[in-house]
Amino acid sequence: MAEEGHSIDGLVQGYPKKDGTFEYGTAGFRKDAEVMDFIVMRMGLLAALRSKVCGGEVVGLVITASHNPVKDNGVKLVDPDGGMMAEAWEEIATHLVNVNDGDVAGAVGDIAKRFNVDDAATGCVYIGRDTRPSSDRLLQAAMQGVSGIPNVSSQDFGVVSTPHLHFLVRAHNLKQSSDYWNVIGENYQLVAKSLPISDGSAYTGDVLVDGANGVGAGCAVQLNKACGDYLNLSVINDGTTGVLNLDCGADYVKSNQREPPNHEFLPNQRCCSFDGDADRIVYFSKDGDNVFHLLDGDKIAVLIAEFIMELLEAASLHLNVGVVQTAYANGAATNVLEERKIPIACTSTGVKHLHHKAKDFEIGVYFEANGHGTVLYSDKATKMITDAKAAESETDSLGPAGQLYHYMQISNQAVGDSCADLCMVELALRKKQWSVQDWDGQCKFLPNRMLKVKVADRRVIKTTNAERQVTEPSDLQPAIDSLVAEYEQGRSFVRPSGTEDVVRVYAEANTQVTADHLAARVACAVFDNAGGSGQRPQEPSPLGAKRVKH
Ligand code: G16
Repeated sequence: MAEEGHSIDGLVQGYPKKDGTFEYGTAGFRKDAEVMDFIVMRMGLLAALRSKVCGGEVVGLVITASHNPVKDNGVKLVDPDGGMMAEAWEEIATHLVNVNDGDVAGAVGDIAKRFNVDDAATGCVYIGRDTRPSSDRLLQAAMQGVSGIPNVSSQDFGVVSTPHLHFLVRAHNLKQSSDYWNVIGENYQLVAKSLPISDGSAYTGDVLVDGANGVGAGCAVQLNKACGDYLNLSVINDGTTGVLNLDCGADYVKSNQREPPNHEFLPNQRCCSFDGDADRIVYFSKDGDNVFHLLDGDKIAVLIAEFIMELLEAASLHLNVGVVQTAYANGAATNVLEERKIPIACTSTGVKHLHHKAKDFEIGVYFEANGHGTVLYSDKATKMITDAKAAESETDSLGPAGQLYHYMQISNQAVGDSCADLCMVELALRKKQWSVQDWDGQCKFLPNRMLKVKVADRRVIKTTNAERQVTEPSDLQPAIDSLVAEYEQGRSFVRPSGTEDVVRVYAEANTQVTADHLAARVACAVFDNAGGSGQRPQEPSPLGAKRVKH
């Protein structure tokens, strides 16, 4: 690899390493944008190598920090199947980013040798980016990185949502249509046409979309066009004035359990929020008493799983449908799925884990509570649904197998996708002719609270059992257990974030007051037992009579 070594050394000079240790986390590398240039350049090198190792198939590189503040940026790689980069390569990525400048060429040579990469082998990297001001600059770094590996080209797709880029990679390698909007829109219209709305129906196609002041706002406009008269999306937080993810977007709405403050919402209006790179969606509404209602990934998963199961039954198709959740899933959502005899699996946070697990089912519906998810159809399910559709008699309106077939085409089977997920939710509501209140009323969730705690080094926290228990520091889990025991229907867990420099705390209990109380006390326990830094979270005053003693 002597020849590339020269050019790599030149590239490294242009992108010198910044101080610090960097880790390929839940969704790639994420940091303040000012430190990202050398990381993105090195990820360009790695993406190019990965493409060669995968026999020249296209791989993807996305420049985004998704829900993080606008000052941050990030990079993650997409494998040829459109999913997240294989986990085994995360360590390789972490190593390549952390070696000193003088050792980058050697590290690249080592990877090439380890995977028998031939100089003559070809490859291609698709690159997409979000709307952050730093993303343009980082695009140059990515393209430069790719150019450091001979015979690999890069193709810039401009500002696109993360799931759109994943879709393009998958579609290219599978030789399927890469017309993203047409695939979603055409299939949406076909299913919607077969689900007519009766007079007096509680369902209408009107939805207000919070675009998080990011790429999702433009996506919602495109989606509205693609779905014709069957959907009527209006967009707020479209980026023309507001700041990306600031007081808006799916992460804000889910974490704060409130609507974006800059807009007056009509009573009972059906609204949804995308996140900064449009791979998550949560729904919400304010009722006539101005009370906020959140319909998050848990509720979306139940709705979609039941819709699919009803169509399977109507089409006399026997396929197992399962739902994959994480520890963040509301206890009540898990109970509902159990009551309805829908198999459940639980994994660690990160769509890569859920995606992998969902493949254990013939149809796997996976959603994180934060709204990140999709539906995967196994080869067996795809074939059975396709055959059943072909056997249905041709009429103007699709039968259940036909509806399911076109519903399946909408799902982004590479990764969570705000636009595809919106369509899947809307079709399920349309079939039921439900308003957002009807949907919300199906299941009452346990009140919950999420908090963030700053510690000196979040990596001191180690977890097990799909992140539901802490193993290190050893005093922390006993402290959490004894707090949880004081609350009716109490549950709490903590884990280091893979995208922000914080420890996340989740708590649920029978009332909002007790859930907040438990979360605040667990946050203090984290601070005390895991090397808290800065201001200690405020210890809440005792709840007195409301506290349930065991
Ligand atoms: C990413 C991951 C999600 C994860 C989220 C938060 O989402 O893709 O699977 O739930 O980060 O992760 P953590 O709690 O580890 O910070 P996004 O939408 O920010 O790319």
